[in-house]
Amino acid sequence: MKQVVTFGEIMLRLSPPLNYRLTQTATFEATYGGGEANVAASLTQLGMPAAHVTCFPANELGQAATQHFQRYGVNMEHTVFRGERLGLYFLEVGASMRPSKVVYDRFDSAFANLRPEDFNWEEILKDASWFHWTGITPAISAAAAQACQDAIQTARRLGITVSGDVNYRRNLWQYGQKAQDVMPALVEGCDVIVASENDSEDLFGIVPQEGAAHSFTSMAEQLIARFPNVKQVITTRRETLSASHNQLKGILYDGQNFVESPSYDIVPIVDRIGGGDAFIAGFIYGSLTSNDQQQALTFGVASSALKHTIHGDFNLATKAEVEEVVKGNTSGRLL
Ligand code: KDG
Repeated sequence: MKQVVTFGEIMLRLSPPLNYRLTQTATFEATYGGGEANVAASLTQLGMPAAHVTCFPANELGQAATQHFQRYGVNMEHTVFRGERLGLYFLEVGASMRPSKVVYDRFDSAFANLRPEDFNWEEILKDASWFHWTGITPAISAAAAQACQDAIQTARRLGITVSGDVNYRRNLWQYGQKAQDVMPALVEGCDVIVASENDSEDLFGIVPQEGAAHSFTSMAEQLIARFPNVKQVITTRRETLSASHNQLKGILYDGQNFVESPSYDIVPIVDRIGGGDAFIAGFIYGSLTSNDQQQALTFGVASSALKHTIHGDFNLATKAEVEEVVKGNTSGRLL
């Protein structure tokens, strides 16, 4: 089976145990995360081969991170080892009215200093069925943005489906280039994009037409008109019914049809980091195995709902578990 290839930074994630504050804790739980790598790790749990491409420091920290992903079955053979620093992120888990908090310590990381010429995309993508990136990668450095563009262009040339989660993180765009200048050329090369109305307004100045019956469809229509390679725009909607009861559904527009998934209950949310990555991983899995966009969307949302019940950045849920959620067999159990 061909593999899905993802590209992006991986960081060491350090969290105080329970609901301890960052200012208070004496210990940290260590794991790893990165938007695109989370997609790869989630796909391998579903039984889909996936490779992640990144740049790690040439030291024991880079080796440990590589081995962590290998343990989850992610193909890390294209990792470039170069540079000094592994990016870190600190996660304080909130409670009740106190929201969770993320502090990044990734400036000048090995990934930020990567050299685009170190990645031979023709070789890396030769056995690929799909290439996925997120808007985090071009935010890290001009070199990372260039490598991402090289990968997208090569994937297009090879006829490989490309998805991009635009995932606009204002606080990450600090190296001098503006997201609004860099992102359009990357989205241009995508077949599928994950975008919300807010992302689309902030990045492309696209706002739903006044009086439009449906804001998402109106936004997606304009995105597809502006970026003609894009065939599907998808996103999730989370509704908070109470502090411990959320509902999640997915929506899609393909230029003609608006598609909606069922809503799934999440009671309670254990860890929402990586929920969006689980969604696109499930959608990729569904698209590659079914050719039915309603089914792919529903599989993506069910995967994401399950991720919210699992600690860490990866969706460590199997295909059978996701299928149970799809069948609607779990909301009683979750409640
Ligand atoms: O989507 C989850 C990511 O936000 C998390 O894994 C960390 O890559 C990360 C980032 O840049 O925040």
